[in-house]
Amino acid sequence: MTDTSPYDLAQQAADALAEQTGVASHDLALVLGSGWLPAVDALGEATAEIDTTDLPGFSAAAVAGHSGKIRSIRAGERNLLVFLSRTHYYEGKGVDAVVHGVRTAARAGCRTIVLTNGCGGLRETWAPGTPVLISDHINLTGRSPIVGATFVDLTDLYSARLRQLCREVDPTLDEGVYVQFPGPHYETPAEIGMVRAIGGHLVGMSTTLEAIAAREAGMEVLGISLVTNLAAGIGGEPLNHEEVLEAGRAAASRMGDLLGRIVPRI
Ligand code: 8IG
Repeated sequence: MTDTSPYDLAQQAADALAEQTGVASHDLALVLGSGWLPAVDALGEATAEIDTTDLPGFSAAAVAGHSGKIRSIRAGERNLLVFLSRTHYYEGKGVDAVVHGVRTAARAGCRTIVLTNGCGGLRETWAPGTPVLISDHINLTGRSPIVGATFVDLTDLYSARLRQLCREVDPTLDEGVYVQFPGPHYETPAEIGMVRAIGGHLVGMSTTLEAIAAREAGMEVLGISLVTNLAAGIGGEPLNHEEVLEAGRAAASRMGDLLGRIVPRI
């Protein structure tokens, strides 16, 4: 017997998804990170909602505030595939598990993916609850979802076209470079000093591996961070997850409004 490749497993998940949702093909995928979950209702009426664990290759959600569900939403003429949770690298399930949702979305037909996250911000002007467009990333996990001699170009990973479209919807949106740490601990102040030195503006524990897998699959990528806290050492306060969730709840209506206005234009 041969092992199933991660790409074949994603195809199996996409087939099961089509069967369980009754939606043969999806157009646009969204991954909702910390603080973004309450925004889901602004996207439209759910056609179906399924547990990720009912699809091949997914494991149970591990973080408070992330539910292990996938929602299929009919929005205008298009079918949205919304992941209400993600698998994080720090769960130790491996990189393939982290990007399985992205690969499944690609096999389900999605040509575009919106990756959202909650993160720490390095600019003091970014109060908790500020959305920031991801212009580029620095992947400090030291890992790639791609194995073997496939040299994928990441020059324009975060679509300039989609960022421009977001700024038309909300001209106050800033941009920044997102730096992914492995986690699950937050950074030390010295590490945040390093982030500043290497050109980072946002710090988190997700998104970069998923963006790479999305690019490998040929998808157009939009990344939006919700700054839920000032990065370690910048605000002087210790960081805690409850505070992060609270900033998300407080920002929910703005994020819902933002996504609800962006998605129809993508
Ligand atoms: I929400 O300050 C959230 N996620 N690494 N650092 C890292 N991840 C985060 C942070 C943060 N805030």
